[in-house]
Amino acid sequence: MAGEQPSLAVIEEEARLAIAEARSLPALAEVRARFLGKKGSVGAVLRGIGALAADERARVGEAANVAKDRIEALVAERRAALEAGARDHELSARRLDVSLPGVRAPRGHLHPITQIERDIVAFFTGLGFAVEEGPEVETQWNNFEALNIPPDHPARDMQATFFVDGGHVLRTHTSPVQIRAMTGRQPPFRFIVPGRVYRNDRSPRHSPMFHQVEGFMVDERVSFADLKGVLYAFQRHMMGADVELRFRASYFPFTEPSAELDYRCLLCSGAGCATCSQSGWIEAGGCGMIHPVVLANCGLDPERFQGFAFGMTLDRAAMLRFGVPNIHLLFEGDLRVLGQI
Ligand code: 2NL
Repeated sequence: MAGEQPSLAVIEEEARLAIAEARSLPALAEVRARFLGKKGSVGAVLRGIGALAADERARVGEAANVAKDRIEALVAERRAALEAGARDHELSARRLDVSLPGVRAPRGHLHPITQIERDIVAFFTGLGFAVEEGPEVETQWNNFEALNIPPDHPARDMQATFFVDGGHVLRTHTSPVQIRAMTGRQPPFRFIVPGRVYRNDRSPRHSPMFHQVEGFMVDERVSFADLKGVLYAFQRHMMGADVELRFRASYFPFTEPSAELDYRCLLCSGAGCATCSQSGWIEAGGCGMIHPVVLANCGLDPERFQGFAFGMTLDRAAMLRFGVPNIHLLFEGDLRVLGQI
């Protein structure tokens, strides 16, 4: 009877092939039963041991157990592979289609004032101006006195000032930053100064907080011609190369002579409309040669140094550029409004 049994080596080889060919977990279970189950081939060898000679029983029994362990290891290995394959299949069946259109994230943009401010600052840094910033709570010296605006000067009434504890003020213009920048510095220098300023004034066209950019340049032999050249180039950058410009004599306590720069109203081409108050011109900003008293207040010798300075308000420019009828719409943070700009 033992002679009819296939040898253990043959059984093991058959098992190896059958296990490798098992395509599913149930098929593998069936293969395992065929070789290792109660009625399996290895079991048959073990059951035949009784018919063997006593000296062969131990050897065959041991060889059968070794074969059994080896086949069991092959089954476990195959089972792991089939399970991994099943997981791969499941994952690939649930695969995401990355070519489907996505859910668009809402995309913001810079505030209109910030856009204009960056545009202006970029132009002047291109001319070699350095950006200077300063505090919004200022001393009265920096905001008024140093700028040739004495306590009884009518300009202090013109600028309705917010007073802060300890005799400080919310700066009414960015000029105090220029006082800080000029004091204790040796020319030549040129700065561009963007920032928020505050005046106690509220109407559809006035906000108590608004934005200015000022610029100035100091050296030996700086002239009004330099000022004119710089501001013409700047306005052509902002309004287009064809913009028509004019200087109009004006007054500021901190410049002498002083002027205002106007550009032709783009809406009516000068014929007169509501935007330009029927004048055909729109004010771009003020400018002039820095007053000798201001230079002296900053420790600079006005006999040796001259400078030009200019200032402009951004908020009106933003209203015109983006067609905003009421300045407060710019500062209420309403995305339904800002999103249209
Ligand atoms: C305007 C006019 C101006 C200045 C600002 C300035 C600063 C110093 C000295 C002299 Cl430290 N001038 N700044 C000069 C002329 C005009 O602003 O319409 N601003 C909105």
